[in-house]
Amino acid sequence: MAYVNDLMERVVKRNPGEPEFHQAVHEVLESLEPVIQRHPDYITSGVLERMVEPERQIIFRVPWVNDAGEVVVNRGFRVQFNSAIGPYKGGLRFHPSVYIGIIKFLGFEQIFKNALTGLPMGGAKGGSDFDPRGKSDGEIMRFCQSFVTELYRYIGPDTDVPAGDIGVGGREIGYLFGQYKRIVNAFSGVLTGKGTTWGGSLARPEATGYGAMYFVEEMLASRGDSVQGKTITISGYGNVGTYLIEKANQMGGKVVTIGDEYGYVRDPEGIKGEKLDFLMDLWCVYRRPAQDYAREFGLEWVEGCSPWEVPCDIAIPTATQNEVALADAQKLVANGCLCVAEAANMPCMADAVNYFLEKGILFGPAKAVNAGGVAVSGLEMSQNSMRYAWTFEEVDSRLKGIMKEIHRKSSEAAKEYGLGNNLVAGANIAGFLKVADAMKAQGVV
Ligand code: 2IT
Repeated sequence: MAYVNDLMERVVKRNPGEPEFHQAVHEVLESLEPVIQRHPDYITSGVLERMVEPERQIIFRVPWVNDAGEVVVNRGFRVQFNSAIGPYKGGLRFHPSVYIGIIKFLGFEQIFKNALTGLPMGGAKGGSDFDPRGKSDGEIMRFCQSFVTELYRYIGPDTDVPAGDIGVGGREIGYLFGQYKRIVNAFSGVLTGKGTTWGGSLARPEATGYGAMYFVEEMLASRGDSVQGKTITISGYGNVGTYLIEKANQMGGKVVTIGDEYGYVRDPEGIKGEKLDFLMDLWCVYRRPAQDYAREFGLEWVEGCSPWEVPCDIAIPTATQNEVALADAQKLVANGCLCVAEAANMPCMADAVNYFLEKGILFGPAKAVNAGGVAVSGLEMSQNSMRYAWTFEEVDSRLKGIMKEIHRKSSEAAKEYGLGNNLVAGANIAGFLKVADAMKAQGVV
C-alpha cells in the first residue's frame, strides 16, 4: 500500500541507525493496511504520522562513583511515546546494549500492549546502558539514585509511571523509589513493581510469566488442546522465565530448557521442585550464569547454541529481542513444535514470524503474550490510587481475566479483517484502534 510504504520510508529516514525501531514500526504498519483501507480517516487525521513520533524523548547523563572511587558516566533514556489513553507507562531496562533505538522500539510496542490490557495506560520506555552484572549493591544503589535524580522531574503518578524490565527488578525499583520520594517529599505510586510493604501489588513479580501461560492456554484452547502433558522450551531464567515455569508446571506442562547469551541447559526431566527453587534465585538474586544450573544438577551445558534446536510442543522465548532467527524457526517447525509464544519483547525476527504464520503454527505476539506484567502494574496503580491492597487471589484472577480478554480481542480483530487466526495482526489492530480513536477525539495534539 503506497501510503504505508511512504510512511515507512520516512520513518527510516528520520530515525537513522535504529533497526529495532524500524522493525517494530514496520510490523505494526503492515498489519494496519486493511484497517486504513476500510477507514481512510486514520490517514486524513494524521494519526499514523503522529503515532510513529514520540511525544517526548529525554536523554541524560548519569554520573556515579564506583567502589574503586572512580567516576563512571552512563547514559539515561526515557521515551514518552503516547499518552492518548492514560499516563505514560512502561519499564526501565539496564543493559549495555541499550541505546535510543532499543528504547524507541520498546516504547512503541508498549503503546499497543498497554491498550490491549484494557487499562488506562499510555506507552513509554526508558533505561540505561549501565550493566548491573558484577556490580555491588552499593554501586547499584548509587547508580539508581543518580538516574532518578535527573529523571524525577519528568515522571509522576499521573504523568509517567516507570517499572522494571531487563536488569531492573525489585531491588532497583526500591532504590529508585527511595530517592524519588526523598526529592519530591511525597509517598506516591510513581513506580510499579514496588515491595508489598511499601505500595507494591501482590502477584506483580509473577505477572508476566503467569500471564504468558494463561495466554498460551487460551491459544491452545482455540484448537481444543491444553498445556497438560506438553513439552516446553524457554530461553531465559529471569523474572519472566522462572514464574513462567512455575505456572507451566501447575498446568501440567514440562519445561526442559533454560539459557543465556552463552548457551543453554537441557533438563529432560523438567525443571521442578528444588531445581526450580534453585533457579528462582540464580539470576534474580545472584545474577549468576545459566551454566551454574547445569553444574549444580549434573546436566549437559550446550555452549554457543540456542534451545530452539531441542524438540518441543511449545517454544516460549523469554530473553530478549531478535533471539529467534529464521533458521531457528525452521528447526522448531521441523521438530514438530505446534505453538510459539513471545514472552520477551520482539524475540522473533520478522522472517521467523512470517515463517511460523505460513506454516500455520499457533503464534502469540509479544504485545499480547507478555502484557500480563504491565497489566498488573496497572492494577498496582489502581490499588495505590485507592490506598488499598488486594489479595494475591484477587490480583491473579483479574490477570487471568485480562489475558483471556486480550486473546479474545486479538482473535476477533483478526477475523473481522479477514486475517484468519493471525494474532500478530489481530493484536496490532485491536491495540491500534483504541489508541487511534482516543487520539482522533482529542484533536491534533
Ligand atoms: O515490557 C513490559 O511490558 C515491561 N517491562 C513491564 C512494564 C510495566 O510498566 O510494568
